[in-house]
Amino acid sequence: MGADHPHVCLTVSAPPRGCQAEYKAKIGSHPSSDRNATCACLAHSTALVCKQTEDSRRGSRWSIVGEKVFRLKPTSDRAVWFVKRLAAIAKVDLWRPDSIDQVAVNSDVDFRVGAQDIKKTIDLLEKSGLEYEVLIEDLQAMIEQQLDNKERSSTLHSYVNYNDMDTINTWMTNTVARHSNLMSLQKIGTSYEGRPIHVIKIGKKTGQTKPAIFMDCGIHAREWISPAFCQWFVKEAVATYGSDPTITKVLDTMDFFVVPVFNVDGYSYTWSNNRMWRKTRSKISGSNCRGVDPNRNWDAGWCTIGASSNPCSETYCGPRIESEKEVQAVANFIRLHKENIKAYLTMHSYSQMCLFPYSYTYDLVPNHNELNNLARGAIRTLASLYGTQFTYGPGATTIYPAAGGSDDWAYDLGIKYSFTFELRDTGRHGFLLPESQIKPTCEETMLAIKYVANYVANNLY
Ligand code: BHK
Ligand code: ZN
Repeated sequence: MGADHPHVCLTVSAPPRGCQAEYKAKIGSHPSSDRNATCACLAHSTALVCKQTEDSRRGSRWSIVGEKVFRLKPTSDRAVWFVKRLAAIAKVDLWRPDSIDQVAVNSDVDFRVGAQDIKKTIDLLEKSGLEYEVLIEDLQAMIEQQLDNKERSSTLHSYVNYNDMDTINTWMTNTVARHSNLMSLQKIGTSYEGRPIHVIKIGKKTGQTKPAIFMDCGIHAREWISPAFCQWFVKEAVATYGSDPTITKVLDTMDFFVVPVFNVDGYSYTWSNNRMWRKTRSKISGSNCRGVDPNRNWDAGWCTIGASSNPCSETYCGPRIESEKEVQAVANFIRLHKENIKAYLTMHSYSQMCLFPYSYTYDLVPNHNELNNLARGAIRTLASLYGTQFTYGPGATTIYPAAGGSDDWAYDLGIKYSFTFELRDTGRHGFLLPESQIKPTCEETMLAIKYVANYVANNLY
């Protein structure tokens, strides 16, 4: 990388103070160090992304030194042990599973490695004889591709771009106001950092209490396709009410409660500081690490399996059940409406799975066969559009055992149709799903959600 190379690569260890979306910075170690660069925080917090403001003839490019994402499939206990050791030595950032304790024989492990550790990692992998592949050769290129829909603007809302928290909030207010015959907006709580948490109610206003389906998006901050889907769902429901027979029937007889962004602090943080943040942003007393996994914080076998009591873990279950204000807000809302809520849906990414309870135990739920058939039907109709293949089954055996999840909690509260969807993809882009895939992903997911909603409407209890 020299001054004559158009892709000027630099990493800066920390932003000057906080991390604004874009700011000018002096570049220290770079050959052209006297120049200003425009820096952004699109990447992982350990590597700021900078581009030169000059050199317009060649075109400046966002760039960071090559980070890679690896995948390996440990096929023996020895291999599992090796992966855990590697994680300790190279300080890798696990993408899948979410915690090192969940590394198991015969399930894929995806992890990000910073530039300085790549050589060491490859050496260790080669020596180990483990089979591995480089899933993402150049993470920076992937981060750029993620925002690949051209018509983007920093403040306007778009269904085919990822929208930041402010844009989503403005969109919520405007959409609900524009369709007040079918929608209303309710603030159900406040996050740790003071942001509002909203639920949009969608359905024909009958003056009576209707059975309902609850759906949340964005429990995990970095899973950006999830809030994008909730926005798409709201648009599509309103746009096709009156023409699509399923949507019309469902909205005539039931209400949808939609939380477009559950983890509002975490989501904001993925835009401003660290694209790969997963948890909430709460401070933990006695620890320098922040945040609780909001999908380990519910009263469902809390912290007994597949969760960590270490505040630095990505699957930290929190100091106590419902310690997180965001979880409290949603749990209180669901408890308040539990007589009416007939289905609970929660949207995540990535893996392409349709999961149902339990995840905190290997026990099968009483209506296992019904949920299994329903999941199979949902993923079949999803696949009919673009051929996207989903797997399905109880969480514990289909992904991994994990306690404290929202779907298990909702199920045990009495909501017998409870599903966790893991949307696209299977790891090629992982959490950095390109914007060009928002539309097809939302279209196919819409089919699955409509399938489930139609079934629930026909099987009210
Ligand atoms: C689903 C349901 C209950 C518990 C765990 C899961 C898997 C989910 C998680 O919380 O670890 C996977 C995930 O977010 C990655 O999207
Ligand atoms: Zn998730």
